[in-house]
Amino acid sequence: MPRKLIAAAAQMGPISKTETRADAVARLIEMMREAKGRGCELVVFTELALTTFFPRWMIEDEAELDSYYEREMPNSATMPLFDEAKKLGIGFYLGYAELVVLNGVKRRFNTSILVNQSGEIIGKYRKVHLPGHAEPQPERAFQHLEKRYFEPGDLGFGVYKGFGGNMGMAICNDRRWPETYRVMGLQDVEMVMLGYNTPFGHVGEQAMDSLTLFHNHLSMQAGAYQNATWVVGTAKCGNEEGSAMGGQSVIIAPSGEIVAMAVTVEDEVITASCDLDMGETYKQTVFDFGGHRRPEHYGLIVERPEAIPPS
Ligand code: CDV
Repeated sequence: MPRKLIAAAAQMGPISKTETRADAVARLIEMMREAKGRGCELVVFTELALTTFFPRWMIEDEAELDSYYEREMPNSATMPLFDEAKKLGIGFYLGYAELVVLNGVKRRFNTSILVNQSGEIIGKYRKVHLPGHAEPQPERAFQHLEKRYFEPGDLGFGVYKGFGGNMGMAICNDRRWPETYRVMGLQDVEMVMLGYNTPFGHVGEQAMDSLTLFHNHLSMQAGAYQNATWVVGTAKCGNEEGSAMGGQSVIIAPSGEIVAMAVTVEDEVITASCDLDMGETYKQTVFDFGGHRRPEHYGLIVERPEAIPPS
């Protein structure tokens, strides 16, 4: 009996600065209902799905900055999403900015949670790879101040039992790093869920920037194939406050093939029936980690500077 999980990526078009949490949650609920109508048990929302992508601005007023973060989850604004999920019997991945106060010190994370079909949080992840910079760069039309507004996640890349399989999470820039998938691959992950906000022209080098959408898929397809896992990648996209962001949300099979892809840069639900056993063929052959991986021979990660001969 194959383990089939019908999953959705609920891509979001832009969220303007003036949109409230209630506005964003209403959009998420509408897509959740659509996903349920198509038989889905899981819907993957995007990174920072409740607000505009605020790291594009230098925000000096602390109260204003704080207004973009959630201090608890669920809270009064997101409770309707949890309630609807429970009512429909559908789980979800949700990205948001998290503010925790520990011993009087504010700590800020770019976070995602995994919620089961009963509306319970069964997994939490805090983004490890934070792109951009900590200080504003005057020459840029838009800042990317994730290094200023978040600290690197302290929860590691966990894998959670749920939805009949082994579920993992990542957030946006994490998808470009092979270790993101490999750490979860070593825990036998069967589906990696991730949301992203990827502005065009981020690097400022035309040759690289023109490949933004190619690199988006390249990294997720490679991660899926090399770790024999499904990947659901969900964009926030379109023109958000003048910043154009890439879409092309995807559901990728353990073969590395894209099985569903969004075609707009707006709110759009894509779905696929994912056989969670599909990766097994790869795990028993080409990617039999136990049989073929040789970490003890990789050498480079062993720090032995005295063993390197002087040049
Ligand atoms: N939100 C992100 O992490 N965005 C980065 C951009 C800035 C390169 C990304 O990797 O898509």
